[in-house]
Amino acid sequence: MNKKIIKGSKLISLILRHQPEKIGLTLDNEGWANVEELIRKLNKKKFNIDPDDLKNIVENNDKKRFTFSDDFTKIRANQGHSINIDLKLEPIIPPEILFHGTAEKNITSIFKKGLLKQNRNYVHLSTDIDTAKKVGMRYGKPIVLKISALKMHQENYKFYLSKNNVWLTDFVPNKFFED
Ligand code: HQG
Repeated sequence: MNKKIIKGSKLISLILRHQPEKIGLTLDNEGWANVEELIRKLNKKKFNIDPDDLKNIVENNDKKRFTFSDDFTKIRANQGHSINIDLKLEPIIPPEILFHGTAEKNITSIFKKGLLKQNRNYVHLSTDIDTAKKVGMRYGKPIVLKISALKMHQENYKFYLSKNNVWLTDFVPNKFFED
């Protein structure tokens, strides 16, 4: 991936997950932006991008963070939002174990209060340790927590799977952390 694509991907993540108003864009209730409007407004802010660049970003994004609607007129982020939108995900049964990567500095608070969604709409979990470790590394020395997801499900906690295979839940109480 070239620099422009990486830069574009980061900018579009920011816009579609957190700050559409940064370029004067509005998303619908399910987080969709109009493709033509997104391109036009990015160009207006001097980020020159054409439909092929956008397709390139969506297809080559390392975590498949974005999806086009079937007719390519709309685009949205698959997860990670902090703005109030509804992805319309259906609850599904999680695997027995899921992982969450965090930084060491958060651990005392996490053990006390459980995993909170903080600024985002969900707590984000993964099926593999490596992904969790990389997520944790963004904030400092990584620590990976092992979560009894199936037990949580049996106690009526809901889980969702985003289109790009990130597991989502509202809250993980500390009693579901495994050794
Ligand atoms: C921590 C990336 C103290 C939590 C990743 C995390 C992910 C607490 C931070 C997605 C806490 C929030 C989300 C508590 C949770 N006390 N700290 N009680 N409860 N935390 O960035 O999970 O690459 O909002 O451990 O792949 O790090 O951008 O969440 O460290 O899927 O596509 O509070 O972002 O996706 O940080 O990352 P974040 P996250 P992308």
